[in-house]
Amino acid sequence: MRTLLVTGGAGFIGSNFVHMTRERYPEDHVIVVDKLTYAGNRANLAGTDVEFFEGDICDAALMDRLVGRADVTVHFAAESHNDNSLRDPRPFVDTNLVGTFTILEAVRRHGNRLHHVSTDEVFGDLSLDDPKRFTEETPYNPSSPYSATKAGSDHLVRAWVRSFGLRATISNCSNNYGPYQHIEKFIPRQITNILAGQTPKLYGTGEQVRDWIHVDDHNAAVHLILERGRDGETYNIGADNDHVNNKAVIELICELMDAPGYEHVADRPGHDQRYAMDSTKLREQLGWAPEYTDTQTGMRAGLDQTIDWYRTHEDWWRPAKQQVEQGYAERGQ
Ligand code: NAD
Ligand code: TDX
Repeated sequence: MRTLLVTGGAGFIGSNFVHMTRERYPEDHVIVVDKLTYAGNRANLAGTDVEFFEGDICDAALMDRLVGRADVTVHFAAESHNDNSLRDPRPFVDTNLVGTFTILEAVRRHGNRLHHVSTDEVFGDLSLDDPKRFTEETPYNPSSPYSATKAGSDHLVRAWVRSFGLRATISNCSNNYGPYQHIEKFIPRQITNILAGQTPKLYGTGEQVRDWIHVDDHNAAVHLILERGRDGETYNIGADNDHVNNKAVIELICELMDAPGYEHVADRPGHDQRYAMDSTKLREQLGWAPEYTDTQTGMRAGLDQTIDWYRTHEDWWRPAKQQVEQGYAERGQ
């Protein structure tokens, strides 16, 4: 039996991680700490047996107390949306950098273990005609305030490993989709646009490529790293969807939902072109493989399940919809 402290456990990936943990490891004790920002929702954990603390990961006394009770801290909490980081970067610096620093200091004091959840965006982007994939050795080259603060947080973790002997692993994952994802993000925004009778919105030409992965495949990888990962190591996570551009994704959503079409809107400033992850290390060393890998896009089954979830959870997304769309409309998006 382990005690897991999950930061950001009321957000998209964190709450899916908690649900998976409860199902697959019922004997574990799960503590969740979450600030419940606009992106966190206590309802994401409804019905799960967890000890929940509403609090900020920048609160050193709180983190010291909670980290001290855990065998391992699984650190998901972050400001996570690129578009928001272009409007107001400050919370990204606070949570992603100062928050991670605060956790590192608590883990250092208690001498227990940390898994830090990070992103493919730390590597920057590839050009559309560049067939390369990011490996764990690819140099960092982040583009946005979001990815720069995530890159900084990874560097902090590595420095604490090297300088203080901290027992930590890092994972860098590609774009996730699935239930409980905030409707500001690409896929749930389009699904809920269609459900709300609005037109889906594609930034620019839609040629950009994201290496989409279902959230359960990401979280299964995190669990494997907790079980078999080696301290001090980094693992890339990706499901080999790096041939699918945004236009193809929006067209597939329209097809699956019988929607007539979509419109092009203003592009994101500094828009990253292509992300592609090489997850060979995770596959060969830890034996991971994604489950959502069917058909030519590798996304049909996962999208079907995700669309169905938003269809049956209108009470979850409807209250935020108007405000989110108003924010986008003000930016011509
Ligand atoms: P999210 O925005 O849905 O959830 C973030 C959660 O963190 C929310 O519940 C929020 O309330 C909480 N939080 C924010 N600031 C906090 C603070 N100061 N103290 C405590 N809690 C705080 O994000 P997500 O998409 O679930 O991402 C989770 C993690 O995974 C992040 O670290 C992100 O960088 C990483 N990641 C995300 C993706 C993706 O596609 N969404 C891909 C790779 C990695
Ligand atoms: O309405 C939209 N239309 C559109 O074309 C939105 C919201 C987005 N897009 C495009 C921009 C991106 O090319 O879709 C792509 C995906 O956009 P987001 O969902 O905002 O994701 P992205 O910026 O790629 O970052 C995501 O993946 C990596 C997560 O938000 C990050 O937290 C994660 O680290």
